[in-house]
Amino acid sequence: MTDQRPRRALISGITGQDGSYLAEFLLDKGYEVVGLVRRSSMVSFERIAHLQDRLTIVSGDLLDEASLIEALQQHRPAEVYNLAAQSFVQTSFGQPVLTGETTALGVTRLLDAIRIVDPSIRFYQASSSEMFGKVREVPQTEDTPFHPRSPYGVAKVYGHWITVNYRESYDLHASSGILFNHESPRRGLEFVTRKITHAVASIYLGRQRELRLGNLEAKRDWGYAGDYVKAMWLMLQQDQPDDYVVCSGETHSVREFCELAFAHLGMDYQEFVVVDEAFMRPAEVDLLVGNADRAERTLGWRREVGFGDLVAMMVDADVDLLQGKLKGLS
Ligand code: NAP
Ligand code: F7E
Repeated sequence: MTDQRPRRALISGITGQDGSYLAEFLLDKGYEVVGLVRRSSMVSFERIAHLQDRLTIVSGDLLDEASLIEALQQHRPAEVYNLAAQSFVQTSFGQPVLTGETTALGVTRLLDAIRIVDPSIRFYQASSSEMFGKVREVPQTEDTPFHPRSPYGVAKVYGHWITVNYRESYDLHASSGILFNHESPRRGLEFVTRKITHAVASIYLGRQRELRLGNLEAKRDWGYAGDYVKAMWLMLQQDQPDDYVVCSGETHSVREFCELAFAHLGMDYQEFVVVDEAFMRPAEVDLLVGNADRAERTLGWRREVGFGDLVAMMVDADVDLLQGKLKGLS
């Protein structure tokens, strides 16, 4: 007889952009979803408010291994998605130790908790294209050597290799998704895409006059977060764990993003964008563009939202948000 009970997944970082899309995706697939949430003086459930009556929340922090063991013992998930991290590159220069504790050692704490509680749990690690940094080849694949350019990138390289190491040492079903930048209306306001689309909406509505940005020439491979969480799930459904690049295969500069976002509302970005040294980084990742052949061939994964549609979706959502039309999150 096959087991008819719903599968249970635990997501760390459920209050973040990807956590909210992954929770929606897994709930739609019939999973029981447990979200690991750290304690703070104010709850940050904005992105998952519309899901709250369908989720179980458990308290835990990547800085505290006992809390992770306790969460796993209490909820016994079949799959764990490690999306929690200090994920903002600029902050990692100012807080390199905290970034290392969370984004690097936090992965070991969670893997170790799995090894102790139940090594049959399948594990997903949110690795990043930031690991390629000063890129050694174009486009980047699973075999491209890493050369990270920020404390965040360095921490993610550690998280990636400790995942591979636990897979090889303890036979864990642990996969690492090397995801390139992915965005959405739920992206944090400090990341460049959302900073731009929010400012475009604000300028359009007459509430802001200029937009101050750093390096306009940096190029990124941008996709839609809603498409990318499907790849995370597909990795854990394979017989064998592995590492996969997930990307759009296209690269665009910050300048192009600005041009398109302002043009979407009939404006010329050159009239509003001001370059400000304050937003430059001590070391920059100039160009990222990935090759998702392995994910497409093995997982059957395809992205659905293209660059132009992504920019338009984000600008429109920010206009709605600022006009107060948005009832829930899109
Ligand atoms: P995000 O919006 O910044 O969310 C990060 C999440 O981590 C939040 O839920 C945050 O909780 C949680 N968190 C931070 N420190 C924690 C700790 N000590 N213990 C427990 N939870 C903690 O990030 P995202 O864009 O959704 O990205 C998800 C993951 O993918 C991250 O690991 C990121 O580094 C990685 N990644 C992202 C991209 C991308 O383009 N988005 C690309 C590649 C990889 P609070 O709400 O309490 O702050
Ligand atoms: O910067 C340039 C900046 O902060 C993109 C995270 O999700 O993706 C993200 O990291 C580019 C950089 O993302 C501003 O210098 C110019 O070249 O949106 P971002 P990121 O650093 O690529 C990777 C894959 C992750 O894993 C990370 O977690 O835009 N840029 N002017 C600016 N960036 C910001 N934030 N603000 C500016 O004013």
